[in-house]
Amino acid sequence: SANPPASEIGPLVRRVVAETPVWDLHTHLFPPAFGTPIGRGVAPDSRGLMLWGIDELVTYHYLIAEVLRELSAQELPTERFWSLSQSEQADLIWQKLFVESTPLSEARRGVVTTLTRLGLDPHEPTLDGYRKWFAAQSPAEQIDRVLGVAGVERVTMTNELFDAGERARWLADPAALRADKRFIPVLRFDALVVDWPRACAELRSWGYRVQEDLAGDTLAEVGRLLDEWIERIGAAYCAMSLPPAWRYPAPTPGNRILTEAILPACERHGVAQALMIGVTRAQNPALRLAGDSLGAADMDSVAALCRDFPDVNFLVTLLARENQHALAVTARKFRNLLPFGCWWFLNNPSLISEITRMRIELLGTSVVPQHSDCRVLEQLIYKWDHSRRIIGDVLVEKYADLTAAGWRCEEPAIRKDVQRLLYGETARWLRA
Ligand code: RAT
Ligand code: ZN
Repeated sequence: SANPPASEIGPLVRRVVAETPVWDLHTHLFPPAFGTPIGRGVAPDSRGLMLWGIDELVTYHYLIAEVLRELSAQELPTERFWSLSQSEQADLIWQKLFVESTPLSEARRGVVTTLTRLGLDPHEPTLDGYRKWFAAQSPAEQIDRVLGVAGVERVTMTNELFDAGERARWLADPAALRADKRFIPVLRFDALVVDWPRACAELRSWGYRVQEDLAGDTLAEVGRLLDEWIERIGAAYCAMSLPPAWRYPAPTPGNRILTEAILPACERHGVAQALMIGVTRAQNPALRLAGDSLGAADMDSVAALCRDFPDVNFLVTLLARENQHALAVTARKFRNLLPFGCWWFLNNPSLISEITRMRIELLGTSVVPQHSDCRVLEQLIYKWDHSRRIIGDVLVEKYADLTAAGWRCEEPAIRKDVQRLLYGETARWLRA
């Protein structure tokens, strides 16, 4: 029969996980049409959104937080760090985190995996050789290469409604930004819910008739804005991140915008709403993007929203480890709730392993176990290399347990399960 003996399940499952293409449900990546600061054969665009190359990899905000720990505030005041140019920051990070110490942390190991899998030796004493190598690549070829090495077929973007530079690009030429079908648009608009006064001022400057007290046409006007932007960008879903203190129901302007403008728009367009809950923005503002932290979210609020809006699909990722069990259990109660990814500070091997195991035990394959959150193109290589290994290990364990229980685990079924986890479940929940 096609039934592999138990001793062969491990290599088979690992091979299938390595071969199965990924649809990455949440990243901050862009194709070259959004502009790119570097590369052969392109006009460098300093405000371009497509980030790639060694300087971006090494100045990832996860590594900025780590390098500041290596120097005292007397040796390197935080403001002095920010006054360095990006290449000076990169040189310092390389020296402190890779030359003078072993790159043991997950974010540092990620740079090592990435360089190695691109065929580069990660032991260079300076960044010069890497810089030459990257400068010789064209952005388009580099995307093909990286997606190939990473085994990623589709990359979901984060398209920020309130980013002036990005907005101008969408208003100028939406077709060009939608041309590369590997990059899937997502409409992101945190401020509508978490900072309504700021959002309201922006909307007024764009010509919408909105008022801070939500009077008059405000909710209908927010609906009109969302109708226009969901269709302009071709959003596969809408997204927002929320702080740990977010509660529903609660009588806040943000919640009225959410329930009376945003969720009805999601229903009209048949798109899901992603809730990324648990981020405490600017816990240490001096660290800028690296200064955000986390706290536990309120799962009863997520459950109440799923109950009150059964016709909206919610894609939910929570930043705190202590929320993960309740999220998986709540998903058993609401078929319109999809848990996804091991977000940001959870994207570490020990936590991915624990969370993935728990989700499969409670939900089978009706979850999206991981997303990359990449900001820099080449990070796809390490994020998916590291996560695939762990997802593979968890599945090997689960198939072995099932074999011991008397079930025949055959290759076609294993392929189908893995396809669903890495690609199919995302496809099912996204409008694309
Ligand atoms: O993971 C990250 O890089 C964070 O800075 C954020 O992008 C977070 O994932 C978000 O989407 O808000
Ligand atoms: Zn993100």
